[in-house]
Parts: sequence; structure tokens; C-alpha cells
Amino acid sequence: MWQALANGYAAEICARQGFDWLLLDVEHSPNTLQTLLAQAQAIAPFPVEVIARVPFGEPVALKQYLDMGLHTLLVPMVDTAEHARAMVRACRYPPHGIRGVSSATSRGANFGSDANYLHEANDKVTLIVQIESTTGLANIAEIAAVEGVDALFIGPSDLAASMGHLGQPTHPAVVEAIATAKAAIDGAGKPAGIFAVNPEHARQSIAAGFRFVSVGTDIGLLISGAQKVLGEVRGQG
Ligand code: 3PY
Ligand code: MG
Repeated sequence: MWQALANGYAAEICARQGFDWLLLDVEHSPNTLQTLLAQAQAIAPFPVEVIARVPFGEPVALKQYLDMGLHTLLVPMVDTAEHARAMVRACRYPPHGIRGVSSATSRGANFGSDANYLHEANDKVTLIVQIESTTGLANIAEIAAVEGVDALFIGPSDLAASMGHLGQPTHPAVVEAIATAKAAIDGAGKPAGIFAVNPEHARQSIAAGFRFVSVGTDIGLLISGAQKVLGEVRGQG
């Protein structure tokens, strides 16, 4: 479930519903680090995986999220293997990367009480890169082969836009491109994920072998719930 309301209450409510994972989206939602933290804290008691989508693929953003204890990151708009390698380095302490060190003040390291954190942190990270452009598609095999890229996630809306089909993520050409991308990810032996644009698309994606599939957004749930109750009361439902 995609958390776009940027709100700890909404995240807690969704965390109680039994989804496998929640994605805290900062790329397209009005989040600050503080609202992101509030959501992370709200859902921490629940058995749900948390993925955080950084607003852009720059090392500083990744460092702040990791320090906050958000160890599973989705990086949007990764178009090249070089960018993917830079994201891997951003997630790792030297000598394997460039992540800055401040474990005593970081939630990820239990505020310094996790004595092994510095030595185990690189292994705690799950880095997911998002393929959502024709350039990313052209380079997908090379990106998928990057060591430290743990999974790849398809963004159908941006992919459609990049292909000249803005607003048509289910255009046949986009569907075909997604199948090609999925085959390349499979070829690298890595898990493929996708943003499903509706429940039917989610079912089809799971049947096609996508391993992690969004099934909706908190905003969508609120809108459909509001429309349902209005329809029922006004007799249009
Ligand atoms: C896309 O479809 O472009 C995404 O990034 C999914 O949110
Ligand atoms: Mg996108």
C-alpha cells in the first residue's frame, strides 16, 4: 500500500490492515523528514515491511533515511548503471561506499546502543531502484547486474510518459515494455516489483511473476470510501 497522505495516523491505520509492505512516498507527497519519521514510528510496532521512496537519487537523501532507520529504500528515476552504482555506494560505509558516520545520533543504530551497527549496517540495507524511462529500459540489464542493487521496481506512469503515452500506463506499448523489463530483471535473478494502477493490474502483475506489487494508495482508499458512502446515502451507489 502506497502511503501518500504523508501522515502518521494514516500510516498506522494501514499498518493495522495486514498488508505485506507499506511504501512511504517522499517523491510525490508533501513529506518532510519529520512527517516521514512520524510515519516510521507509527508503523514500527506492526509486522509490516517499510519501504521509503526518496525524493531523488542523491546520496545525501539516502543517508538521512538510513540514519532514520529506513533501511529499505526505493530510488526513483534510475536510468544508468553508473547511477545505480552511486546509489549502492551511498548506502554503504567506507571502504565499500561513502555513507557518512553518525551512529550515536541515529535511530537506525538504536541511538548508539547497537554496538555492531557500523559493521552490520551495509547488510541491513535493501536497495531497490526504479526503472521508469526509455533510457532506464534500454540499460535495464546493466542496471540489474549492479552488485548491491537488490531489486528493481517498474514505474508505469513515468515509463508511459517517457514513451510518449503520458497518462496511459496501460497502453499496449507500455505493457509490452514492462514485459521486456520484467524479463531482463528475471535474467539477472533479482526480484521485480511494480506499481499497479488498479486491483486488476495488481492481480495480473502477481500472476506475471512480479514479487512485490502495490495494490493501491491511501489517498485512493479515502476517495473510494468517501464516494461509496456518499453514493449509498444519496442513493447513487
Ligand atoms: C510511476 O508509475 O511512475 C511510479 O513512480 C509509481 O509511483
Ligand atoms: Mg514514477
